[in-house]
Amino acid sequence: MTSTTESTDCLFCQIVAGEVPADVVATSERSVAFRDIDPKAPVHVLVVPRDHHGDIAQLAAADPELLSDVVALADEVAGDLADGQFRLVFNSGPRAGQSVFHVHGHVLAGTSLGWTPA
Ligand code: IU
Repeated sequence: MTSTTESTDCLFCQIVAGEVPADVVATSERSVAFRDIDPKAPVHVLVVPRDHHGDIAQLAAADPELLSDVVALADEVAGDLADGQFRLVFNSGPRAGQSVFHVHGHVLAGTSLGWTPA
């Protein structure tokens, strides 16, 4: 599925709908930010659009303003929970590490981050 308002079998759609519990740290009208259950940094928050889009390229093509909203909420979270500096990662495709196919930005912050991923 590329784009719709909600997908009933999508975990992140269920979190957005409040049907599955999550540690929500911030919201906007169009996006939700919640803590990753398996954090890889002192601050590790996922920012997801409320609407269902599969990955970042699909979101950018379908609704660039919504992608901008996701980035703005990521910036807000990094300012609220860390010092405002953050890495924002969108895994796109299984070989890139994507395991949940509702686009989400990983906000990583709260420490000096190493580089590179491989
Ligand atoms: P990925 O980029 O698709 O691999 O990221 C999915 C993330 O969702 C991953 O970091 C998981 O730890 C996280 N996650 C979660 O926060 N809550 C869940 O119930 C599940 C996965 I399943």
